[in-house]
Amino acid sequence: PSLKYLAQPIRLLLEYTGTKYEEKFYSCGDAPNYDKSCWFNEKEKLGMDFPNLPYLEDGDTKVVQSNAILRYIARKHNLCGETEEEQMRVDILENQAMDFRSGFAQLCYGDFITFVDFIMYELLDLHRMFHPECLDDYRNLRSFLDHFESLEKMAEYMKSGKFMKTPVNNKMAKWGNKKE
Ligand SMILES: N[C@@H](CCC(=O)N[C@@H](CS)C(=O)NCC(=O)O)C(=O)O
Repeated sequence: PSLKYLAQPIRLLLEYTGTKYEEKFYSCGDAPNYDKSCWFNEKEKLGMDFPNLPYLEDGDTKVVQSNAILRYIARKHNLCGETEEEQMRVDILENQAMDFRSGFAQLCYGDFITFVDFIMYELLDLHRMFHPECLDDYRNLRSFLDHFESLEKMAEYMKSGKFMKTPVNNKMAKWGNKKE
C-alpha cells in the first residue's frame, strides 16, 4: 500500500496549485523482512545525486528532500513568503515543522521501554490481582499491561515454571501472603 508520510504535504500543494502530476509508489514487503528491493533496485539508476523518497521529476529536473520539493513547487507559485521578514519566518516554521514531524515519527516507529515500565507493570498487575475490576475504566492502562505481557521475553518468562505469581507478600501480611 502507499502511505502518506513525507509525500503528503507535497500532494496537498500540488493539488492546491492545480498542478498535474502522476504518482509512483514503492511498497515494501510484509513483516518481518519488509523487503525494500523494489526501491533499492532502482535507487542508484535514477540519476540523482542523493536519491531518496520522496522524489519529484519535472522534465529533466529531479528534486529530492521533501522540503526542497515543496519549495521548488512553492517558488513557482509565489508561496515562499514575500518580504524578507516573511521568508525568514517561513524558514523557521519549515524547520520547526520538520522537528515536530521527527518527534511524531519517533513516537510511531520507536520501540522504547525503560525500567520504570517494569515497576509500573508489576504495581498495576498487583492492583489488578487485588481488585480485578479496578482497570475497567482505563483502557490505556489495560493496553499497557497487555503490551508488556506480549513482549517476547516477558511472555516466555510468564509461561515458564520459573515465573512466580504468588505469594506477593510476606507471611504476616493481611493480603497476598499465600502461594496459590
Ligand atoms: N530528509 C528526507 C528524508 C527522506 C526519507 O527518510 N525517506 C524515507 C521514506 S520516508 C526512505 O525510505 N528513503 C529511501 C532511502 O533512504 O533510500 C526528506 O525530507 O525527504
